Amino acid sequence: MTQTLPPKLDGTTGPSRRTFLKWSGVAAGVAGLAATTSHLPTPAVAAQTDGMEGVDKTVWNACLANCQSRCPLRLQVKDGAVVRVLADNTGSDEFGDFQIRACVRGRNQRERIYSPDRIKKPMKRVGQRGEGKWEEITWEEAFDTIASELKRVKETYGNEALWYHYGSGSTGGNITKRGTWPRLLNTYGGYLGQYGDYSTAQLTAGTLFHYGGWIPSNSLEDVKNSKLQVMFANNPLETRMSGGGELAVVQKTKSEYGIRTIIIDPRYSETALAVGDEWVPIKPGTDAALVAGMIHVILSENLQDQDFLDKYCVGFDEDHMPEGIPPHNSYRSYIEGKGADGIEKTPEWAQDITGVPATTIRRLAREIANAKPCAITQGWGLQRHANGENGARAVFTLAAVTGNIGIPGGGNGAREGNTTLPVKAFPLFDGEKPPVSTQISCFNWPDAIMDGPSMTAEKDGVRGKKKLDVGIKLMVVNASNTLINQHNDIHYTQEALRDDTKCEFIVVIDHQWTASCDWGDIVLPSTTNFEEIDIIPGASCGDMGWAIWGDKAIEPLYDAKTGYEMCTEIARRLGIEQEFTQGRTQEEWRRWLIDETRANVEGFPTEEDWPEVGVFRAYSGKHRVAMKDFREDPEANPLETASGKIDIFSAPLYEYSKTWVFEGERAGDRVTAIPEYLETWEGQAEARTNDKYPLQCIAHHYKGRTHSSYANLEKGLELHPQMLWINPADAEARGIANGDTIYVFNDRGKVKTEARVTPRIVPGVVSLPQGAWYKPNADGVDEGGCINTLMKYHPSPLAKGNPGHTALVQVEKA
Ligand SMILES: Nc1nc2c(c(=O)[nH]1)N[C@H]1C(S)=C(S)[C@@H](COP(=O)(O)OP(=O)(O)OC[C@H]3O[C@@H](n4cnc5c(=O)[nH]c(N)nc54)[C@H](O)[C@@H]3O)O[C@H]1N2
Ligand SMILES: Nc1nc2c(c(=O)[nH]1)N[C@H]1C(S)=C(S)[C@@H](COP(=O)(O)OP(=O)(O)OC[C@H]3O[C@@H](n4cnc5c(=O)[nH]c(N)nc54)[C@H](O)[C@@H]3O)O[C@H]1N2
Ligand SMILES: [Mo]
Repeated sequence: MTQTLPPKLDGTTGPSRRTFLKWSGVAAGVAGLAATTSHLPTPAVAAQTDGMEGVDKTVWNACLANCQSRCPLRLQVKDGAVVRVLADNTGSDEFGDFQIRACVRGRNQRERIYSPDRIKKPMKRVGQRGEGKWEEITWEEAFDTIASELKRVKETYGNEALWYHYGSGSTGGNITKRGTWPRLLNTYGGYLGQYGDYSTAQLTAGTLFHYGGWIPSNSLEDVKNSKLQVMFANNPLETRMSGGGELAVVQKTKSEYGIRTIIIDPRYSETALAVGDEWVPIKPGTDAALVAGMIHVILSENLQDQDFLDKYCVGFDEDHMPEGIPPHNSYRSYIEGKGADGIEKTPEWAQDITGVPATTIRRLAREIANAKPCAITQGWGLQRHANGENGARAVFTLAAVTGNIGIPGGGNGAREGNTTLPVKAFPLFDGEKPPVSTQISCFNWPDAIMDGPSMTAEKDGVRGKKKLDVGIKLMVVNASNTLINQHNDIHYTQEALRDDTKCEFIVVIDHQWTASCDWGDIVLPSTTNFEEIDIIPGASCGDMGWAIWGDKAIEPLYDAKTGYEMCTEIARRLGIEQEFTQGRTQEEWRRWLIDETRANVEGFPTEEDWPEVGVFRAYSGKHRVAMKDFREDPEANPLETASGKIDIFSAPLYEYSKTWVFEGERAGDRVTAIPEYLETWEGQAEARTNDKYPLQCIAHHYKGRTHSSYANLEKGLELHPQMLWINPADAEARGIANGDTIYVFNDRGKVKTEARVTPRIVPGVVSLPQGAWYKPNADGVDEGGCINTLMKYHPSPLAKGNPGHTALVQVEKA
C-alpha cells in the first residue's frame, strides 16, 4: 500500500526521494518486516545545488556523533573540498515522515573536517607517557609496532590482557563505527570484554534484575494516548535534537494533543521550557526518595493498582515474596517503616531529602495515580549517580504501582523506546559469540590496570570468571575520549596510565587530537566518515526508522586512513588477513550489508539507487507499547527475571546484598533487593554537613557539543560557551554575578569557567555541562572547564558504572 505523500510547501505532492512504507514489525531488530511498497522514483539529488552554483557534486553522508539522533547531511564539494553542508531536504513535519534536520553541530562539519586539531600523521611517543613528546612515524612503522605489541602481549599474558576501550565517537556508523578494531581483536583470539556503557550502566544493571533485561518504555508517539506525561530526568529537547530526534516527536505531540507534562529535574531543562506544564525541582540522586514518598501517599489513600501488583509483580508486599525471604523485606514494608531502617517514608521524610515540598509530593502522587493511563519515562541523568541503580528501579516501581505497564498511553518507567530500521551491522566477530567471555564493567578499567588480578566477581563485578587472572596490558582506544576527558577523575586516571609497566601499550585512533591522545604510545590519524563510505542505520525517533547513505565526499586528508585499512594492514602482519576481511574490501562489505538488509526489509534500496535516495524512511504505523505481551499473558510470556514477573524485590540482589564486598574507599556502598533510597558519598546529606564543599554538582549533556565531540570548534564555543549553572541565592552568597569568571573546585581538581546565574537550577546544586575539553594551565587549573577534573572515580555498587553526576564542589569568584 503506497502512502499518499504529504503536500510540499509549494503545494505540490511528491514525488519524493524517500520511500514511505508501513511494516508489520514491532520493534528494533525484528526480522522479516513486511514492507508493502517498492521505492518511488527519485529526482537526481546530486544535481541539486540549493542555490549554490558551480559545485562539483552533492553527496549524502551523516553526522555520526552519539547524540542518538542521526542526521543525514548533504555535502557540497568543489575542487576536492567540502564547501557547504546542507541538512536533509526530504520528508515533512508529519509523524513517520519527519524531515531529519541536523542541529547546529551537524551543520558545522566543515569546521570539524578542516579543524587545526586534525591528527595529520601517525605519531609515536618519545618521552615518558603523558609527557607530550612526539615523533612522526611512517604507517609502516606504526603497523609493525602495533602488530608486534599485540603479539607480544598475547603471548606473554594471554588475550584477556587486551582491552578495547569504550568510545562513542562514531556510534552512528556501521563499518565506520567502532567495529573494525573489535573485529580485528576478536579474529586474533579476543579481548577482555565489557558490559554496560557510560550512558546507562546503572539503569542497565537495575533493569536486568527488575525486568530481566533491557526493555525501553512505550514510544513517545504513544503519549498521544496518555492522560499525563511524567518525565524524570528526561531532556529530549537537548539530548535528542534534530528534526528526526525525539525533540520533534515531543514537540509535535504536545502541540497536537496538549498532553499535560510534568518534568522532574534539578534544572529547568530545555524540555521543561518547551513542553513542561510543571517543573518539579529535585535534589540530584534523590528520585528514589521522591518515589517512595509518592507511593506512601498512594498506599495511604488506596490509589494503587493492587490487581496489577498482585498479578504481575513479586516483592511489592509481604503476600508476594519469593520463598525463604524473612518477613518485612517487601517494598511496602519499607514504605510503611516496617523494614530494617524502621522509617516510614512519608512525604515529609521525602521532602527533607529531595527538597520537593510534601504538599507537592501529595498532589503529584494523587495526580499520577488518577491519570489513567500515565506515561512515565526516565532519561538517563538520574541513574548516572552513585545510587543510580536504585533510582532507576524506583521509577519502574512507580509505573507498576500505578498499573501503567504494558498498555497504550502508559509505559514501564524506562526511557522511551523507538522503532529502528534493522540495518545489518558490520560483524564484530564470526560465529555465535566472541572468543573471550570474561567481562568487567566498561568503567572500572583503571582498577584492571592498577591491579587486575585483585579484581573479583563479588568485589568488582567480574563476569564470566571468579576473578581476573591478568590486568589490562594493551589498550586500543578508538573513537573515544574516555581515556581522559570523559572518565571520572582525570588526575587519578593519569596516574593509572603514567606507569608503562602496568598498561604496557596504548594505541589511540581519532581524527582530532584530544586529551586522550596525549596518553597514547602511538596515535593514528583516522579519516572522518566524510572521507570514507558506509551504510548508516538511523536512530531514535518515535515510530519512524531510517537509514542513510554514507558517501565519500572527499579524499582522506593529510595522512589519514580508514579504520578498515588500518586493521587490514595489522591483520596481514598477524597472519589473519583473510579471516578479518573475508576477502572483502570496504565497498564489498557495504554491498554485503545492503544485500543482507534487503533480505529483511522490503523496499530497502539497492546499491545503485542509494546515492540518489540518500535517506530511506520506514514507519511502523503503530506505536511501541512496552511489555504488551507480558501484560496480556504473563504465563505465556514470562520475563527473564528470577521470578518471571516484575521483581520489585529481586532474590539475586538480596543474595548480592549479603555476599558482595565493599572495602577501602568503597566501604559503605550497598546493593539492595528493593529500590530503596540510598544515601551516598557526596550526596545531598553530605552536602549539608560539608562546609568545604557544600554544593552538589551535576553535568548535564549540552546542546553545543556531543560529549567532547565538536567541543573544540570555535563556532560551537561562540554559540554555546562553557559555563556553570548556579542559582542566584548561591551566587549572591559568593559575590558572583552572571558572566563572572569563577573557580569550581574540590580536593580532586579545579576548573576555571564562567557563571551562568539562573533560577533554572535548584539552590544548593550547580551543573557544569559535561564534554568541555580538558585544558590544564601551568598551575594545573583546568581552563577548558572539563567536568571530569572534579568527578570521583568510584564505580557504582551494582553496575560498577560511572557516577558522572555525583560530586560535591565549592565555587568562588576568580
Ligand atoms: N546535545 C547533546 N545531546 C546528547 C549528548 C550530548 O553530549 N549533547 N549525549 C548523548 C549521550 S551519549 C547520552 S548517554 C544521552 C544522555 O542523556 P541523559 O543522560 O538523559 O542526559 P543528562 O543531561 O545526563 O541528564 C538528563 C537530565 O537529567 C537531569 N538530572 C541529573 N541528575 C538528576 C537526578 O538525580 N534526578 C533527576 N530527576 N534529574 C537529574 C539533568 O539535569 C538533565 O536535564 O544524551 C545524548 N544526546
Ligand atoms: N562526568 C561525566 N562524564 C561523562 C558523562 C557525564 O554525564 N558526566 N557522560 C558519559 C557518556 S553518557 C558518554 S557516552 C561518554 C562519551 O565519551 P566518548 O565516548 O569519549 O565520546 P566523545 O567525547 O564524543 O569522544 C569521541 C571521540 O571519537 C572521535 N571520532 C569521531 N568519529 C571518529 C571516527 O570515525 N574514527 C575515529 N577513530 N574517531 C572518531 C571524536 O573526534 C572524539 O574525539 O562520556 C561520559 N562521560
Ligand atoms: Mo552516552
